Amino acid sequence: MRIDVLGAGFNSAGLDDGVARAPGALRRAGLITRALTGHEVRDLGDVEFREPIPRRGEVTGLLAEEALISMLAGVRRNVEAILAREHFPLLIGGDCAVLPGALAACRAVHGSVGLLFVDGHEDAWPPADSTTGEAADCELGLALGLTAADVPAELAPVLRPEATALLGPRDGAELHDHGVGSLRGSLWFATDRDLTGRIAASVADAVATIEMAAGHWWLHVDLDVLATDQLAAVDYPQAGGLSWAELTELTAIALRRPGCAGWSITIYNPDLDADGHEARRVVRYVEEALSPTAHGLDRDHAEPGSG
Ligand SMILES: [Mn+2]
Repeated sequence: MRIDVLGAGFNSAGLDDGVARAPGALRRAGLITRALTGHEVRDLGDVEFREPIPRRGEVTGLLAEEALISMLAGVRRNVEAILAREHFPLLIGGDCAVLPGALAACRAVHGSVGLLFVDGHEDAWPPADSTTGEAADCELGLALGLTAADVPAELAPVLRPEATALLGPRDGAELHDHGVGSLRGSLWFATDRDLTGRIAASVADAVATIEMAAGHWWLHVDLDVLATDQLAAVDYPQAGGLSWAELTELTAIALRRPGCAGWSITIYNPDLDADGHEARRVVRYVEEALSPTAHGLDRDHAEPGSG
């Protein structure tokens, strides 16, 4: 598998620490040298963007608006170039705000795009209602065109609900308390509890649904889909969540589907991981998910990303 790694150390809070430092921390923990051995890998470095300012913008109502828009343009340009040379993009956030750039690139190159979205939150707050003002609470709603009318091109809708599946969200009660609508019922949807004990069948069903609407789709993994006792270095922990074994199985299955066009990993916060053990665990996850023998999956089944 020819993997091009791209960092996008963007923190939607408009800060240059926390998740913004994840690409560097994961490289230092062996992401390139260890996790990706056995694959043909190039590290493209990090996307550049304007200096983030922790203030809500006038156009989107989101924090660090100008930095956000310039970051999305950079992610899109770089991921488009990776896809155009038929390599597999591995995009390391930062937080989930990086996703719309990858989706736009995928749609530009492949003509349509679907999304397998794996996250502890639905990320579909209308920007004006978001209590944080962070794009990473809103990106899925924006990508689906559900939540904002007037947005810059970088945040324009790129996804259709029939080409989208949500796996692992567990913030339904919080959304309800704030009067924010859930995506449950409007697209393929399974909470962490729905997934327990039936990862393989759920992923197969989600991907089959996506592929009826889009031949190529993006795999997005927000690591806060994990339980806090599995990964504590995240900014918005919640009760419940998946185990590393469950997330690894889910990811390994998804990566072996020929329609999987790229992969993003977000939300690891190195500032909450003083000794780096959580970074090493994330690296092991990438290694295991890409391993040809991951969870007994048959290599003949399909080569990761061969499509
Ligand atoms: Mn998220």
